[in-house]
Formats: sequence, C-alpha cells, structure tokens
Amino acid sequence: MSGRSLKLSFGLLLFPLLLLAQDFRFIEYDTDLIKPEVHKARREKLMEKLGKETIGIFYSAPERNRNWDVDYQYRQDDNFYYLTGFTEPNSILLLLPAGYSVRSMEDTSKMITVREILFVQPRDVTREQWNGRRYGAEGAVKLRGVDYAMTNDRFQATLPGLMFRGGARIVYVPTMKSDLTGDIAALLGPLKNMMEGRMGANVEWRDPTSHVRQMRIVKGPEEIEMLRKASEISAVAHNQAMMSVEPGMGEFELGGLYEYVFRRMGAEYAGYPCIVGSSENSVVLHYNTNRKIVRNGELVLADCAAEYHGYSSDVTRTYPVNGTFSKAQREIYQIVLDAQKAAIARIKPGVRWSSVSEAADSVIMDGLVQLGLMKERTRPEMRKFYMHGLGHPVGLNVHDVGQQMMEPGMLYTVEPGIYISENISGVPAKYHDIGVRIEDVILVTPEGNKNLSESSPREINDIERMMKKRGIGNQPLR
Ligand SMILES: [Mn+2]
Repeated sequence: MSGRSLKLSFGLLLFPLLLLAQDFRFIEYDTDLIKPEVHKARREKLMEKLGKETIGIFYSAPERNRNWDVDYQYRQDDNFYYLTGFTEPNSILLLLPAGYSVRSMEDTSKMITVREILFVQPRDVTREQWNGRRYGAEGAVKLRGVDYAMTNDRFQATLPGLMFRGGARIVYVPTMKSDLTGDIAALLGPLKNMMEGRMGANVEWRDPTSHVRQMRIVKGPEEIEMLRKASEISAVAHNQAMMSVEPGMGEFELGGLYEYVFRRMGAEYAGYPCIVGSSENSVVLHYNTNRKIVRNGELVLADCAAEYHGYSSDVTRTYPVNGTFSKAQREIYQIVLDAQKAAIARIKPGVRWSSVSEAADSVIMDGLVQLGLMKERTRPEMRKFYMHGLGHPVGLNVHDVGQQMMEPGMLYTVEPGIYISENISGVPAKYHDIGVRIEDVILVTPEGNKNLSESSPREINDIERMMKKRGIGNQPLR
C-alpha cells in the first residue's frame, strides 16, 4: 500500500469519528423536553390523515427584526414545533407518506427509503461562534429523532425531484403570508413560485394547517405535564407578587418579579407580555406598558403566566396594593369570584363551552343589578362592564385551538372580569377604576375538572392572609 492511499484511507476512517465529535449534544440542556418519539408519532398520525399520494411541507417561523442588529427573541411556529420539537429557524419539514429514496447518512454508498426529511441550518463554525450552536443534520436525526435530515441549502435542489418523480397528487403547504420574510422566505421562494402556478400545474395545493390544529385540540399526557408546570410556576409567581407588593412600587417592578420567578423556576419566558395594571390601568384589558407607580388604596390586576418548553399558561390575580380590600373593591371582587366558581363547576366532558360561559354571565348580571350598577338585567348592559369572552383553550399558544364540546385532555382558562372605567355613566365614584379579573387554567378530566393554578389563592380572606407575609421582592437592592 502506497503512502498516499494509506493517508486517504486514514482520512476516510476519521470522517465518521469527526462527525461523532461534533458538539450538537450541547444544544439540549433540558432533560424534560417532550421525547422525540412523541413528535414522531404525531408526524405518523398526520401522514395517515394526509394519505399516500401526498407530500406535506411545514416550515419554521421567520426571525423578526426588532431594531437594526437586534432581533426579537426567536419563537418557533406552533405547528412546526408540534410536529418536530425543533426550535431552530430556517428549517423545513417534508412529510413523504409514500416514501422517498435518499442516500444513507451513515453509508453514502447505500440508498434508503425515508418518509420524512428535516432541512436544517448547516453547521458553520463562524456563525456558531457568533450566534450559538446548531443541531446540523446529524444533531437533528440523533436528538430530534427524524428519519433523515439535510442542510437547508439542499432544499431547492431536492424539491423538483420530489414534485415530479415522487408521484404526489396533492401537496400540502401552509399558506405563505406576507409577514413570512427573511432567510426562510428566500428558502421557500422556488416553492412559492410553483404554488403560484409557474410550475407543477398537475398537482393540487392544499393548506394542512387545519389538520394539525385538529390534532392539537386534545392534549396528550406529556403536554398536560408541561401546562401543569407552566401553571404551577405562574401560581408561585402570583403568590410572590402578592407578598411583595407595597405602595411606591412600579407596575414594571412587579412585572419583573413575575419574570424572575418564571425563570428562577426553569421556564424560558412569559407566554405573553406581563399585564400589571393598577387603578385606572386595571380596567384596560391588555394594558402592558406597566409604567405607573402603585399607590395605597389601589387594586392591582396582574395577568402574567409562564411558558414552559413551548406551552403557555394564563393566570390572573387581582389584589389590593396595601394588603386589604376596601368595601367597594370587595363587593366587585366577590361577584367575579362567584362567577368564576359557577363557571368552573360546570366544566366536565360532554358540556358545551357556551353553557359554562352562561353560568358566569348569570352571576355577574345578578351581582351588578344587586349593587345597582346595572339598571336592567341584560347582556348588552353587562357588556359595558364585562366586555370579553369567559376564556379560551391554552396550549402551544396562549390562545390555543379548541372546540365548543369539552373532552378530557382539553384545557381552558376561566377568566370572568368586571372593569369599571369612569366612562361608564351612572356608576357611583367609589367604584371608579376598579378592575377585577380572576383567571385559572382548568383541565377537563374524565370525572370533571382540575384547576392547575389553584395553589395561588383567590378567596378574599386567603389573599389578605397571604399578603401579610413577605415575598422575595421586599428585599432592598441597595
Ligand atoms: Mn386569558
């Protein structure tokens, strides 16, 4: 054997070893992520629905610029994440129910048949030095359990073969909206051209989104576990905020306390921007500038919840800045709490959401009539004080997909509210700027329901008792 060929075979031997030595394993530090087998089963189930003569294409959410060199925190597309558990941008999933022949990743002399290909960002020493480690194709297969992965620069070359030799009759691709921009939009450009009729006229194009959304309605045990953690973390944060709040604090300061507890307990971030509104801001439904200082005698409405491994909880508590509800605050608060309890009591499998909502409406109308705030007991009158729906499903999105009829494994928020802005005519001044919302995450169980955020108190006495304790936010910084 000549020296030259010895060197060559040494090089070939080293090649797989170098692949193994790549550090993609340092991407997933969390030990309680949903297992790749679960995502695999979801993809299999979806392929079953789509049928043999189809191709399914899903793509990651675009990266979004905040200002100049700074992007917004990246968040994967809900449906893409549901199917892959993959968090990197610029990724494309191909589902090939009939199978497709590719070169084996381990032995490139062999052809194998795969039913899914994940296109991912290539490994890149320089880019990774600046922006963080990447899975690469090997990491995607080893850690995320896809049949096969390629770098995304090969998507455009692979696509025509798939379209014209794969024999698919129907191609499922989510509609490309105008806000799909940046690198992912460029990668999908040729596909978009095909869809717009310049090529591939012999296939039918359909949007697969409704199929995936349907699958997401009833949560599996591993999803319920994520939502249980997100809700428990949110409840702990509410308790810490109640124990820490005092006159002179900023709404922003309370908001920061929530976020600190979320992260301290392992959540990545809040599922939506924290809403912390006191007094005149408590009556604004999605207030989130949080710049006011909270004052003695005011109520704080805090709608803040954690997102844990992609699943967002949604919890609201309303509490007095000085630790004791005033008489007027107490009157309004008790109506909202009674409405919430009446609604939750109706939640069980086989019940329609509209019936749960009616239970809350009824209590709120009775209460407001009794206080003399409503002249007639009608829904249009009530809507001046309570202008939103009773709740919504939660999941990968804080306002998740759902349906009217309740089944075990579905989760809803129950969040009645009363908001008395000074613009409502005929209301005594003592009720002005009282905004109350109470929101919990309720899991539908085979027997009835379970409140996943119940470890944060809702009864007036329990809140006042908790607020006598000191929280972690009472420590002076300097
Ligand atoms: Mn909500």
